[in-house]
Amino acid sequence: MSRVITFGTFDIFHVGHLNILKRSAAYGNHLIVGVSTDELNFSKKNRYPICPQHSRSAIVQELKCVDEVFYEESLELKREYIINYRADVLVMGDDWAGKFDEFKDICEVVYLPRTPSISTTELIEIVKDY
Ligand code: C2G
Repeated sequence: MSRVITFGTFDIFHVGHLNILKRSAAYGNHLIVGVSTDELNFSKKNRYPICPQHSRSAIVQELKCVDEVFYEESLELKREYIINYRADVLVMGDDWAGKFDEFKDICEVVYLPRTPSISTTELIEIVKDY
């Protein structure tokens, strides 16, 4: 029994999000997802996500490959989340490559290639130009 954890904002949910969650799930048999809060996003990027945290987490929670969802309140709490949710593997997209290597002492850390040609930022730009 292996428990996998991953983190993300999952704003304007798209196929790149779906792919990383499905691929993360394949690393174990219980997938836990930390969905970043609206406040965490504001403190990081100085803007709120388009979709509020309850909508973003509701979508993620309903996916077949996802077993458990919680709110990621702070980037500094990653070690605590990994320990508290008893994760054996941390999976992230490779835009984060190397960033979480410090957790290799408590779990396996895997970076997966991002799905090409899709991102929330690009979707916002496309919709703006319509
Ligand atoms: N992703 C992907 N392919 C894309 C877009 C995103 O594989 N085309 C992955 C990212 O690499 C990430 C996950 O989907 O692993 C969620 O992406 P975001 O919603 O952009 O999350 P982010 O803002 O990177 O939040 O503690 C870390 C943060 O909470 C991560």
